[in-house]
Amino acid sequence: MARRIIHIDLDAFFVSVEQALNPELKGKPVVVGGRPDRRGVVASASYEARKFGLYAGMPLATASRLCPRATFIEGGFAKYREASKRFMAILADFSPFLEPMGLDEAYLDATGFESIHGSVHQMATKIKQRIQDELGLHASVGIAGCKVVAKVASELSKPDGLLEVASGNERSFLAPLPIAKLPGVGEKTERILRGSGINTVGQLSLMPLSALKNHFGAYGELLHRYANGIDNREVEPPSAAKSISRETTFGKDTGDRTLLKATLRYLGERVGNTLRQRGEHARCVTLKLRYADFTTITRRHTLSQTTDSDQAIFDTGLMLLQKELSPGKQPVRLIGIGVSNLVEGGRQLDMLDSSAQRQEQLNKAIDRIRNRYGFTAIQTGRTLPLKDIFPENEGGYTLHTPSLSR
Ligand code: DCP
Ligand code: CA
Repeated sequence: MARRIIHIDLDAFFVSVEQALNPELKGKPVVVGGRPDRRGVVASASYEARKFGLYAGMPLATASRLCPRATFIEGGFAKYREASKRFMAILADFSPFLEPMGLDEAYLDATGFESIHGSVHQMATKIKQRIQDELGLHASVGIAGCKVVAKVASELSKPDGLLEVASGNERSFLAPLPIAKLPGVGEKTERILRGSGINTVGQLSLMPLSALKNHFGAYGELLHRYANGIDNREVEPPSAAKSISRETTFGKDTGDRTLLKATLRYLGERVGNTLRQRGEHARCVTLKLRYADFTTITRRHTLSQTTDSDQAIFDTGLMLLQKELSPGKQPVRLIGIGVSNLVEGGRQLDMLDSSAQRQEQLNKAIDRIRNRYGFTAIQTGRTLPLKDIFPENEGGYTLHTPSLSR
């Protein structure tokens, strides 16, 4: 049976939640992000504000210069989290195969469920209607045979749109679009491709796979598949995983502490990113080491309070690592770090502490950039030594055994 995947994304999410709560704001240029006289950037701009050139990430001062009559709102995360929960609950009524992507976006596998509603198009219309009726929000929906095409379709249909790509038309649908519209093509890749005269997804799809692989490695293969409208990724409901971990085997066994620490930091950041994406906090951090002779150890530390911070995960992992490493030890073959004892949205007790608050804001900002431009778009000082060792792609470093164990 041909798959039918729905991608759904709420329009101007933060702003729309504010407008639903305060109807006076409807139909007006509105910005969530803070007062215009404050430092900071636009988090979300209403479509009326976008007509003045405002976009997420723009400094508030610039935004107020371009559109002085916009209403600027500080916003409150609790409201958005609540709206997100209700949004996901509506989607879950339509298919159990639901994969939330952040707060206001999700994939739904509609295969086999659409007949209940007549067609997948009708199913999507009902979803949009319920979101409108129950939350007062607009959603944009893309329907296609795979995730990547469904995502492009929903983006293209914005705002308040619904765009279905018929089975078999994926490739021709993508072909005329500029390459930047293809998920996975970040600014860097766009520049390289445009430099070689590749401007549309169609042109990219015609590039020989070997050339793309030569240029971009494994990531080139992904580009090739996406450009041709091929994406076999399943819609994966978040497992009720008890732990999240990442590990990798080195190309060559190593005792180099700088490399071990850098790898630990990188893997820890990947763990932290997933943890935050799931909106969870962890109480335990585990270090795993496998030595050259295949002896494997795990060491675990329980924190005094739950965390979702990269720094706390790394600090704990490093503390465990330092206890383990001693001059007589064999070189390390594999290193891994994980978190467990997960709680949903566990608030940190020390949130009153401004440094913890800064950490949280920093992690969030980094996640946003990474989710948009690729994992290595931002690197922390500790992971820089990896640059010389592992090849990079937009998904991050290409490790020898990228373990996605959960
Ligand atoms: N967000 C943020 N800072 C950014 C980008 C986004 O705080 N630089 C927050 C505010 C957005 C929410 O995440 O409302 C969802 O991000 P989207 O990229 O989906 O943007 P919007 O929902 O605001 O608009 P669109 O209609 O383009 O989806
Ligand atoms: Ca959105």
